Amino acid sequence: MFDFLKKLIKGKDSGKPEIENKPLQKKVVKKTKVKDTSKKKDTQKLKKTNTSKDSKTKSTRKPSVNLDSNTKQNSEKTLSFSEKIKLGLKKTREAISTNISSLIESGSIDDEFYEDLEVSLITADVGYQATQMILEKLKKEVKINGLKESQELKPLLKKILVELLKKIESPLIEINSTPFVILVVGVNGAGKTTTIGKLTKLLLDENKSVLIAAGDTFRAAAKEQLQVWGDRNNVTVISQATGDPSAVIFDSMQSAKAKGIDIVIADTAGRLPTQKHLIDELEKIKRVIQKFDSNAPHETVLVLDANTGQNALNQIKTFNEAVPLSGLIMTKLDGTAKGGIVAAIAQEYSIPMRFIGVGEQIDDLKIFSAEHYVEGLIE
Ligand SMILES: Nc1nc2c(ncn2[C@@H]2O[C@H](COP(=O)(O)OP(=O)(O)OP(=O)(O)O)[C@@H](O)[C@H]2O)c(=O)[nH]1
Ligand SMILES: [Mg+2]
Repeated sequence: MFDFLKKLIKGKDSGKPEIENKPLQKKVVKKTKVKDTSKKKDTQKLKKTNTSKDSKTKSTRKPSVNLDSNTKQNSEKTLSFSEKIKLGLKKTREAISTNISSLIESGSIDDEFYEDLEVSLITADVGYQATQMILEKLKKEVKINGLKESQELKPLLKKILVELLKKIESPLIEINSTPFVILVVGVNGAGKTTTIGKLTKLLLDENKSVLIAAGDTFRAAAKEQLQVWGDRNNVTVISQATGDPSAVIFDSMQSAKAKGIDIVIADTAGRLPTQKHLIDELEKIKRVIQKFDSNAPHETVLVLDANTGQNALNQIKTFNEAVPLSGLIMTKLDGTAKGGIVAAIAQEYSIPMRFIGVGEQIDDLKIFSAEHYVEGLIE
């Protein structure tokens, strides 16, 4: 599905040679969608009509993106992809690289230097194992190349980090079914709903039709929040007055199928890894969806808040046990979060990091690229 998004990294960035962007697991979009106008009409109709008795489907044609957002988007239009990532990661970069950069620029390579670097990496959320791996590789390269001054290490450190992060760089998902179902899960407040709004925009920009399922039937005002994003994107949001998240998602899939919609994105209520009954509920949601399509959900994405640090690893473990994850999205990297957690994830898991969130506005979701990420983190 996200094959087309690769060009956002490759094509639009004139200044940098950068990444090759080959996914680790070779996944190819086999199906080329030919849009026919009748389908478009159907999609439009769907936006206007309610789809089932029990469901409320709403759609508003007025875009309601606020002025601040538009101003920001306009000023960002002139920036290249890598510049946008850099801008988004500014505070994170300040948090992570102030230590590392000043350390690297400060003197000779000795035991004390390695100890300080170890502390800096661990405090930047890189995690113990990834830090040891990085240090080991650095020491080896230093020996081979006979390096003496710590400032010579910066390109090496970046190279090692890029190699590590490439392991989870993979914006490709094979779209093999319509509707293609993306189930979005995560802890409370991680940024699921906001990410769905931003992801919808990315998909619409690529001429995919999208329907959003308001599967968070738990939190007050969850539906309304999602509806705001539906309005901004001018897409249908299916919700129910009360009830079971599985029923909402099932209903959404039925509706999407009837109308020939390409992609259903399903929101879910936030839940903690410790809330076993709620984690188990995800399995139920999955089972119910599978009654409709045995291969669905086609993509199960865990949204992680970069500020949670090492706890992200625990979240991946627990959610992955309940509903095997096919992708991750790391949000709030525009804040002061120390983005090293992505390295810790790459060290322990092979689950692709699909996107990163670098703000609250509709255009603040970027494809994860190892090279741009590292450039954004370390000056
Ligand atoms: N700065 C910043 N804020 C973000 C980002 N993504 C989400 N947020 C904010 O984080 C807060 C929580 O976002 P939601 O999308 O409501 O999170 P959620 O996971 O759906 O929350 P629950 O439904 O309560 O579990 C909101 O204030 C969002 O605007 C991001 O990338 N950067
Ligand atoms: Mg939510």
